[in-house]
Amino acid sequence: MNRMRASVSWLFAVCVILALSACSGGEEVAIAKPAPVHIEQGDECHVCGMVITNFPGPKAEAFKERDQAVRKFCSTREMFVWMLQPENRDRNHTLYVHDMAQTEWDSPDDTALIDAREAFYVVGSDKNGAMGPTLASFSAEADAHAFMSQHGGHVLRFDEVTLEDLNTGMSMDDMHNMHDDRNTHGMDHEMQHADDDMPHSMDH
Ligand code: CU1
Repeated sequence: MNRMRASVSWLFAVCVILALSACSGGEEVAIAKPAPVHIEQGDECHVCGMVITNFPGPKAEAFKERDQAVRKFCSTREMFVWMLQPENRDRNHTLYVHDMAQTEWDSPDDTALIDAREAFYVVGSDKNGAMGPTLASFSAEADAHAFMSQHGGHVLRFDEVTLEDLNTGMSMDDMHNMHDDRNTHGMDHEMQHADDDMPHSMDH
């Protein structure tokens, strides 16, 4: 009995030490990040509910810090819509986007998923993603600049992207069509997917 209690408290001590060392230093200590997963046929976007693989352009995934459950996004734009919500902004969620230098715009391959926080983003280019204008993501700055010189826009780091950037290039027509698209799908996806981390109002 005592022995068991001793080993339980020993285990507890180890846990406390691990927890403390994970918190100390401010740096991300080596807590294993979940690896990216495949975006399967039929997977729906966490924000808009559309079937992700039906659309061109870079896609994204997020693993929440808290439960490590995966959220998948039809576009980098939608990932930022979610990520820039107050409840997600300062969290250490693990995020992935496609490196568009490694894969085709029209059907990005999941072997090209890279750390979204390290990526370079071209905002305001002439290439569209699932929801119209999107952010073209690249692991190398040179690739982002090459894309920009071909397709326009400007290059931002992850931390520089703001909600205003997400509406860059989005005309009132685009926004209108977006709503029409949703309505013709006959479902209110925001309600369908309602949970604690849903964007409250992505368009306003
Ligand atoms: Cu979406």
